[in-house]
Amino acid sequence: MSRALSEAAFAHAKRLIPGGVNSPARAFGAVGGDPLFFSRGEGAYLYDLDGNRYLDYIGSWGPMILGHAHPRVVQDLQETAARGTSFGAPTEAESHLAELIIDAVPSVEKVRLVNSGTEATMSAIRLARGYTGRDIIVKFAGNYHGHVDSLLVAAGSSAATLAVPNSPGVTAGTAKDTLVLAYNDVSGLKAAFAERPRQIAGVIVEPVVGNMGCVIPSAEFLTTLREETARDGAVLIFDEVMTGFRVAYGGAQSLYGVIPDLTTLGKIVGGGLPVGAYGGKAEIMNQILPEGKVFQAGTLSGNPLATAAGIATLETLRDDPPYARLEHLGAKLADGLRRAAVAVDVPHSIARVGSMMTFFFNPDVVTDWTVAARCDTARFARYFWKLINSGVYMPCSQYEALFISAAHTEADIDETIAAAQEAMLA
Ligand code: KE4
Repeated sequence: MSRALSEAAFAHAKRLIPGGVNSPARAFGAVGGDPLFFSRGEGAYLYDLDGNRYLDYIGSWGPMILGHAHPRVVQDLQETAARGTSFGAPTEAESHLAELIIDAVPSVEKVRLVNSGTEATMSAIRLARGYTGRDIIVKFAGNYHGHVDSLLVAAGSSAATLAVPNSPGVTAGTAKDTLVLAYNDVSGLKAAFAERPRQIAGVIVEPVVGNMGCVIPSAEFLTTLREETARDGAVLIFDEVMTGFRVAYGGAQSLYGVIPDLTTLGKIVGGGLPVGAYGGKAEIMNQILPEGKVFQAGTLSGNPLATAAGIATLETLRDDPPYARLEHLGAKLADGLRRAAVAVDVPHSIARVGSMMTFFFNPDVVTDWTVAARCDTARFARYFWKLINSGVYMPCSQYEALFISAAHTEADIDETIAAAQEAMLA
């Protein structure tokens, strides 16, 4: 399988763009080697510059739940583009997409469209601080919420879990108002509130984690998040950028029946175009300028092209829900990978919610970052490249979730399981 054209393209890109990529997740840093450059996608497949075809389990890191180049999405984009792509003025399409989100996501009474998941989370934590007049934001180790300065932090050395910057350019002053706790740690969460009564502005959490690999919350953890924030007057923010419209049409909150105060969205709501959103209780959202005083703005927020892709995607998901089929295909893949691993005696665990899942090279069930950090990432890298050479494109990190699209078939899943069993022995 030649990848010469991808290699040449990467060498050229590195002379122009830091690391040759516009997002580090694509650089193959966790698996080694050069990233593939793609020329097109169709359905469940991607095609690289050298003409190799891959069964795609990244789906652009989540957005492509319908598969690549879905006919309805492409047609609506073509028609919209011909009428102009952005006006910097209100359009009815923005209200249409807002209505679809409000009708789907239980916590959302009002919503603001932005251009990425990062903008959504950055705005939501600013809103939580503006609404409560408090400074402290709680996040969880292993949860990723985009490149927001105050969330690019790691658990500090102090027992009080005060955060420290984990990127150059993030100041100690920015990090000091962030607390980092352990995911699924109910007692630690209760202690944080007990030690800081009425000082925490908000808690932001991935209600199903995708960013340390797929990690599932305990029921007690989710209910304690809701109870502690409600009792203390802190804002509970579900970061559903990945899980929104993925694990269910109404997101993880509709699956688990725990309703946050604010929800952040991205990925699927844009159908592959740059759309993020944050929404929630009208009482809180009305604090946003120009109705309230909390500032947030964006030149291309809600632009016609992006909203067209989002509307086409959400209406397709609403009118012809793929979730039962995605659940079937997800269960089939997880079961097949499990049986393959057992057959070749590979220590592993699997976490899955619907069509998002992770096969961990770790015999323990991954409940938080401490456990996740014990994965055999070198073995994952060998597994990844063996699958690439079999035409199967898995997320290029042990700490990402794979995604099945509505375009995947039973035969695709069978092919993947067969290739994976061989790849586990690499
Ligand atoms: P974006 O700014 O990348 O649109 O969204 C940030 C974000 C926020 N919240 C969650 C739960 C997320 O998963 C993300 C982004 N996810 C990563 C992949 N795990 C995007 C891939 C990338 O950074 O290139």
